[in-house]
Amino acid sequence: MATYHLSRALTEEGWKDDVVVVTDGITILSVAAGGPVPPDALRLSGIAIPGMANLHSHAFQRAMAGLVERRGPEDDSFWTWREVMYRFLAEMGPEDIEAVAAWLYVEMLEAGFTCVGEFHYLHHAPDGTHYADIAETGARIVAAAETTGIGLTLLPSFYAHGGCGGQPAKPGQKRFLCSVDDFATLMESSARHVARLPGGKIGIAPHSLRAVAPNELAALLQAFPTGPVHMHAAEQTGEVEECVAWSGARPVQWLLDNTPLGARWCLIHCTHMTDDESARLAAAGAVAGLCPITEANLGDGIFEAPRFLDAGGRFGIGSDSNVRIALGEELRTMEYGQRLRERKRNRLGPTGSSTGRHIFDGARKGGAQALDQPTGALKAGLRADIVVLDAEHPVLAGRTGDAIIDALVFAGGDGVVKDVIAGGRHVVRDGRHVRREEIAARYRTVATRLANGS
Ligand code: NGQ
Ligand code: ZN
Repeated sequence: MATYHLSRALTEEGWKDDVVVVTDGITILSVAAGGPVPPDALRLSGIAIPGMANLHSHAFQRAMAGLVERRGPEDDSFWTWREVMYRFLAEMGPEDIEAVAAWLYVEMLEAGFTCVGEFHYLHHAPDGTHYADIAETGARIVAAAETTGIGLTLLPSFYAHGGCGGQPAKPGQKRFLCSVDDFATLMESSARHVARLPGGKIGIAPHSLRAVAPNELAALLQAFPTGPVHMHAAEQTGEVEECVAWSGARPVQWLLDNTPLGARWCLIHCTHMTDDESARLAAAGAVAGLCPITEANLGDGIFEAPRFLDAGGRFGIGSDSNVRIALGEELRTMEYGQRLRERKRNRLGPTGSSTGRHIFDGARKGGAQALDQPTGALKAGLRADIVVLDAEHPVLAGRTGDAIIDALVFAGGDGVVKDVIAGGRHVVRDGRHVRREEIAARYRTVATRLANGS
């Protein structure tokens, strides 16, 4: 049981002063504004907002951030980046994966992300043999979440092929591969690990139509009839062309036509959709998992957000390649893509209201849906995921109401975040994760070794 006094907070009834939040240690029991402050309440001075779900991460990729930013002999692309990424992951063992994930989750928490969806496909040893526990590396992700306190939805990924329609996998992909039967064992063991975490959730992640054949996708959906389903779709034009050449349909179109795509689904990227695909995906109630910083970094293209949002489409944000961990910047990049393409301002959100608030609200709802996590609002029954911004920070000076969110999204950096409570654990104090030093030290050793290529 813990009680917090928030001097100002974004509640479901809007911005309120003097908000008392009572929790059972994990979940919010009540939120009340303007009443008496219990003497045992922990006073969090500042501006409290709900924690944000980060719906798409490949944790191990954090360790290669910044190492793939020099021009090669041919045009650099997503596909050349992927080659480097495959060489990089070949050097990582389970302990490395845990060290990198723990540091990544520290950074996420310090940025205001209180839950993460880990789309996890680095399952096996470098030569492709299974570890004694087939879910060994998933257990390392769980351990990193436990150490840091971030809420976890583990999404073990099914990966079997190196191209649409069941093409053979490439040598660089052998650490990812499972048969449908192996995958069932992997899920069983992963679920046991996840059960250790308070509020831990699990879903399935058929990697993409490049990696999963239709009969396998059908078998997975039958074997796992509930819980989140995450899948990459239509990120690169090359991928769309490959899918059309194979099936006659574009990736999102194929999924709409051939699967029960609905509210348990989260399609990652959806960068390249037609008007029709966009309208149908919106109507299906699935979440578009946007990863704006990564999509910019990898040269994917710009998601047509106004069209999808106008059709009632749901979206959330993820940090995907984890090249940079920054909450405001993800939301800002989503809006700035639209501005750059259309050469106009304030593209997302209704007339007269805050653009930042609109994107923030969409992302917290869609993120919670995609991860099947009760999060994204300061509300009884949800996880106690609370982010407190530093009201004394100059960037917030004179900002009230939704202008606070606009300052966070457009003008601030993550230095604005002061305290973070994730699932009732007070893990960030004064802008720093409580175990930052030891986790950073372990990460530095691993990242240094990996950067030196051994
Ligand atoms: C991934 N990342 O699974 O890490 C992918 C690259 C692929 C992004 N799509 C591999 N951004 O899609 O084949
Ligand atoms: Zn991804």
